Amino acid sequence: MPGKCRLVRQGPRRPISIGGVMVGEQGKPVVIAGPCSVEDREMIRETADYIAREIVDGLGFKRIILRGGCWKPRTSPYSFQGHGWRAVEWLREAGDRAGLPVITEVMDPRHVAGLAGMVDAVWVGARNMQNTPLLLELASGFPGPVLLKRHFGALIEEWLCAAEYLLANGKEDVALIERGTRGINEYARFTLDVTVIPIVKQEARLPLVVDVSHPAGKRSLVPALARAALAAGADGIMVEVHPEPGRALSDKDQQLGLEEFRRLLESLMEMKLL
Ligand SMILES: [Mn+2]
Repeated sequence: MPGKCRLVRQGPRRPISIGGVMVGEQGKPVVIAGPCSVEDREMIRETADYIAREIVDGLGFKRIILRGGCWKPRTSPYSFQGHGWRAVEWLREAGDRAGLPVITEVMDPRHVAGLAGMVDAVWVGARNMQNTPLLLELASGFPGPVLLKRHFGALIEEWLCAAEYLLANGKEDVALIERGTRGINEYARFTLDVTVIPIVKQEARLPLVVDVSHPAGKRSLVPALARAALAAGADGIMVEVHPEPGRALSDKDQQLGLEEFRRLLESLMEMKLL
């Protein structure tokens, strides 16, 4: 496949800093964890405090970033759509209390300026991978790193070219997120493309994080996908965790409970994958 985009390939590898946590440093994978959606002030606070106490202090794992969706791109318009700006404030407050950098999804170019002072980084969701007005607004109006998820139907080159929109317009700090493609495995929600991990390492100089929750769709599959992603060389994993997964307002079948998440990280550390 001839490479149409050059900036994603040219130059040295460039780790990005998300609030001081470096993503893309050789042999130092990160974990981006938190609920699918920031449902209220308490639950994000509980998640952040747990991570600070049990993961950062308890396990001594410090390369961790708090995630939470504030606007939710749901399949149905009748599903929970997120709490918007209020959720951004709860996320920031929870991260500050716990000493964790925070990241959320940006869906709307009109939100970019407001998010600039509120979060350490943003990700662009799979559905917006080729939303060029959003990418251009992020390139000019968001000071922090931008992580770009692969659309579930996108070719690798289409994904890299979407990242090229950011690079070509002056955004230096860019990373990629693999999150599964539409496949024929009806037992999982998507098909985690493990093959893409070494390919992206060969083809692009950008850090690559793997979202192991959305391809799984169910929490019993998450640990194996996390091991696979890290063993294949991902620069980090993104995992959905929730204080009470069974009561989650979105993606309740795939979110790990907090204790379950701690056990997963402990086992990944024992296996030297983290
Ligand atoms: Mn989700």
